[in-house]
Amino acid sequence: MTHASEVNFDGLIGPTHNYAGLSPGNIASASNAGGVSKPKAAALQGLAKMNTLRSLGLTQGVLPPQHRPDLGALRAIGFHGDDEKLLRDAHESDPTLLAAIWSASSMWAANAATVSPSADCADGRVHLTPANLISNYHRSLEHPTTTRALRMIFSDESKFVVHDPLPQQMRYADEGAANHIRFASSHAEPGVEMFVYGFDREDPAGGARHFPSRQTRAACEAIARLHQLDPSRVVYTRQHPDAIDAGVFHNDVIATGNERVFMFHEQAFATSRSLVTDIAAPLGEHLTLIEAHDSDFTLEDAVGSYLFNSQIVTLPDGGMALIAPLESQENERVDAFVQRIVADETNPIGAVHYLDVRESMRNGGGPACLRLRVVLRDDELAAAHRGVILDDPLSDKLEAWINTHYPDELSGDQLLDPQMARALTDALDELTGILGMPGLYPFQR
Ligand code: SUG
Repeated sequence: MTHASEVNFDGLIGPTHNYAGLSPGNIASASNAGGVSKPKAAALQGLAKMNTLRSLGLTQGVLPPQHRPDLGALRAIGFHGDDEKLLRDAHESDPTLLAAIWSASSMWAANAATVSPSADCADGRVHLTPANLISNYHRSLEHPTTTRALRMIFSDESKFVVHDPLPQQMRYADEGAANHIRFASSHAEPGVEMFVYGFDREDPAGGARHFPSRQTRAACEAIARLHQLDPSRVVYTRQHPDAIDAGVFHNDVIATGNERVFMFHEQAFATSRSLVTDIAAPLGEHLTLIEAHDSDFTLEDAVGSYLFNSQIVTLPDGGMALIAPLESQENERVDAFVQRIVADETNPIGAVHYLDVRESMRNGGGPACLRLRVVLRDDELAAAHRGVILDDPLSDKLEAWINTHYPDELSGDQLLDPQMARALTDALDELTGILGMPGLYPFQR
């Protein structure tokens, strides 16, 4: 069996990172709305996370931020005039519209796409479907540039397929890999892919009552078809409506997995018991279950601590490590649970690394939100665009670029500044040179 490994592509946190309360049902986003963000610190925290993964011997990729403010989005809805007028008129019409076109939300790369490794796909290629993200306006602006970036990175059509996003309609609302977990005996072997949805047209009453369900079953089924997955190795499951109503806007806030390990809270899914059998049967193996019960910690603890938004990574020696947010360490019950996981020799997780990604966390994005997992065979990795694979020289260049161009702080009133918008455009132009991705942004074409 050829060797394959998971490469995490993290969204480089963009210079316009701000707190605008744009995502109903995302409790951190709502409670920090209007706060002053720290874009430079945010991007350096993200880069430090990427370098921690590298220091563990893992291959790490980076996805460029998007061009914001997206003035083209304002023109598309009838605003006109010079940049200053566009920004002012949008603000007067609706301050949240102005915030939306400045949002750096593409940092949460788990929502960039759903990815199926070649071992799972009938044509033997890696399939990627960029997420349409239609549930929130600011996020719906991401998919054109995301699609373009993925097509630049995975351009070898003999090995990769980057599909178009699903139709831009609620029926196919799709949030990407945040609602998808792949299980396998090892990364190289054929897996079982689990798709998690909140809304099902066949059972509309069974969904959340308070907060929006962002992923539909129809979208999950469409992606499984596009990726040519073996239907007997695909599992669909519904998020527990109470979880969504408690702030679990994506499944990766309440469950995660890696290879044979499945970690979840007992209130994650509408049906948990049969789910485990549904995954294990086609896999032909037992799963190692790490289930948190209410008696360990509550749904509210899970949402506040983001433990399930940890990355579980396979290390070069075959063991695993948990990359968790500092907020999990700060919750005594959650930290005690983590210490039990690490001490328990019946699971492969031998270490926890608590990391500071607080700037992203304050918008509801933990370590796992910030990365897109792409399982690649060695020959596939060699065929991907090398300019986005992090090494010391690239890390140094990105750090210098961040330090030169990013504001230390950003608050709502600065979003009216056309000069800042122009300076950031020049900075992104420079970034495509650093990453070897000229022509990525609309303004470059
Ligand atoms: O879509 N927050 C993002 C967070 C995404 C987290 N990703 C995963 N769980 N995989 C969202 O809700 C907030 C932006 C603001 O309010 O300024 C935001 O878009």
